[in-house]
Amino acid sequence: MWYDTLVCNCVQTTFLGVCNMENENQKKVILSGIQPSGELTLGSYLGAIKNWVKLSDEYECYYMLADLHSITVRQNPADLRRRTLTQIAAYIACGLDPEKNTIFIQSHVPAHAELGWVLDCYTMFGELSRMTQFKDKSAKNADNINAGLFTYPALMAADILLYQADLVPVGEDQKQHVELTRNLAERFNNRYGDTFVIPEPLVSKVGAKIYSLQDPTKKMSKSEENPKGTIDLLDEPAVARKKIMSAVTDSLGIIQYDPEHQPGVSNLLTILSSLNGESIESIVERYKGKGYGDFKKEVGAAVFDFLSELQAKYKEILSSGMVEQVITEGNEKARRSAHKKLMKVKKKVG
Ligand code: ATP
Ligand code: LTN
Repeated sequence: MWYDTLVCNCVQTTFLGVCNMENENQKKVILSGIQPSGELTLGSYLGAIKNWVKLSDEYECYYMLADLHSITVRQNPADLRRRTLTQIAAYIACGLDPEKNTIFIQSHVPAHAELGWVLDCYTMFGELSRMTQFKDKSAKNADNINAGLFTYPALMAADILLYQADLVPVGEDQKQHVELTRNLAERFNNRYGDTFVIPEPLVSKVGAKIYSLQDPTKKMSKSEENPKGTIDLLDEPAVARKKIMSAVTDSLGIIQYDPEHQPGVSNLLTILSSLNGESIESIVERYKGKGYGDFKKEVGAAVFDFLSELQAKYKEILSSGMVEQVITEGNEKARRSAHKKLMKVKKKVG
């Protein structure tokens, strides 16, 4: 069923878009992904996967491993192959239930690359040039500013639009790409009639951006060179605790949430609050008049406990052999769903 303008419960699909909710019982659709460009970090968990888990009951969720995106930066083939399994195992260990979510590999669903190409032809050079991630990554990889790095957001738009996603849970840094996806979907719909659902970014209030422990003005990132700034989900818990203890703070000696003047302390507050569920205000209240040492100890202990529990589950999942089966089933379901939309697009384009 197609809608022009219509008021329904689904977010933002009333404007020049297709509505997913043909009847009230149909769930809204979620899609998101993470590149296997390095070991998953606490930032990947708090900024993305933790929120994915919360959405599983209420929405129809597609969560992928964005391997096509990851080769925009040079990857070691053996590492990439290994991470294809381990990252999915980590998704499950973080709480993603394969029974409730479709978990799949982007490159195993050819429709992504196909729609990506079609969307390339509707994306303007100027739009792509304005993307912050492109500028950042070009600066970091000055010897390899390839066409894939440039057109990365159009492939991401294809990922989202193929599944008619209403909502795209991402960290703050990916909002710009979702905005571009909305523009592309509207552009296509304007020209060919309603085809795509117009998606909305879903950015959580706490944890939307976790910063490097060594340079708290920079995002904690999988591909970060300095291991002291990043907590990998597979770091030895005791090593991770040490990293928290040596996190950069400041000389003010007050525990308060002030990202502009105290980015390090604010980052630690965000981490603790995201892990233990306590509000930042309440943590600040508890630490009134106390020093950074005790505070860091508590954050370190929370990280230690979190990683210990996660890693025990991760090992069990990897050795159970379930990952291959989850991928096979997820790929199949994703392929079926994506193929339908791709066929519609091909027909429309001619
Ligand atoms: P890379 O180092 O390859 O650029 P990355 O670690 O920055 O990767 P992505 O794969 O780009 O992470 O991001 C996956 C998802 O996790 C995105 O939704 C992103 O917004 C979120 N995310 C990643 N790092 C963080 C972080 N430090 N804080 C909050 N969210 C994050
Ligand atoms: N670009 C995203 C990863 C990604 C993604 C997506 C996220 C690729 N395709 C589709 C949401 C929806 C990143 O985190 N760097």
